[in-house]
Amino acid sequence: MELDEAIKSIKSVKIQGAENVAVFSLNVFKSEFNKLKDENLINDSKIIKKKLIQARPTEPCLRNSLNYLFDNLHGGNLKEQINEKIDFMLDFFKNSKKSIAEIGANKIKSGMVVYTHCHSSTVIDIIKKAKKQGKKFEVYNTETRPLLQGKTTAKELAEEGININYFIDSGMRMAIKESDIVLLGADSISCEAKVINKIGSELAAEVAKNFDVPLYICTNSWKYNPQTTFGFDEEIEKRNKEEIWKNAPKNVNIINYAFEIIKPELISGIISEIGIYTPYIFIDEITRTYPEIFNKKLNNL
Ligand code: RUB
Repeated sequence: MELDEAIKSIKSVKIQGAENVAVFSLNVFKSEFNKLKDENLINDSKIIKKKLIQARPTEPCLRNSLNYLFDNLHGGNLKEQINEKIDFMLDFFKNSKKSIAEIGANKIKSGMVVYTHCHSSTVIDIIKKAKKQGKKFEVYNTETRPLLQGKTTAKELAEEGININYFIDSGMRMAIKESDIVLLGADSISCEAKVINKIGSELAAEVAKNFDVPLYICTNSWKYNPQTTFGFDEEIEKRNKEEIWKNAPKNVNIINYAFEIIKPELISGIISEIGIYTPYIFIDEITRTYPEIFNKKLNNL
């Protein structure tokens, strides 16, 4: 796919979910990068990187993976080094997804109702794994206005033979009240262990707390935003008002926040490739496990 078309697919949320956006961008970067001539290779490839990051600038998984390609390069063959790093990242995403699915599926028991919101490929894989293990459970999910990513979740799980109860967003309280576990994805995790995910996620977390339903964030660790350690806040994506209401009356101000912040106090644990940890311990663990990348100020672009 050409770069401009790829950027359009990310901006329009045709390619959605933090990890899918990162993996898609790595593949697009790889194909564009390998077309470049050797002279000006670094400059030209940084332009491609910048364009991809700007297609969804609030996604640290995308930023971290593309920035990593240019980190610690040595004097040898640049094409080879960067291609190796791309393949390392693509393998990481594949392997971490598998590990998270295995760890997370252990939290799902037969007879449970599992609640999720929006569409997280990580949550989907956990639920599919639990089904493959022969467990019998139901999933409740909410449609996730305005782009209805909840439909994708419902479709993908229904295709696996899982029973879905599909709620409108304002039915979230009723759905969670009847659930045994809440599984949500993540777009970004700050050094203060705050998690950013689709709008509605903090609401879900507050409702879950109210009904004593445990809530787990399911994510690979590359959603961590190392910039937050240096005082930069992750921006909350604010999207086009037309997504909510086309040709709205002149004095109607439409506020289309795509994400919201979940406080660590509302999170029972973060399920990642390194295991299940409470949010604060998760930060300690990943900054110890991946010190090279997560203790360093990386250029945002
Ligand atoms: C998707 C969303 C997902 C996270 C995690 O929002 O909030 O929960 O991105 O997804 P959008 P994954 O549809 O606006 O991209 O687990 O696949 O990385």
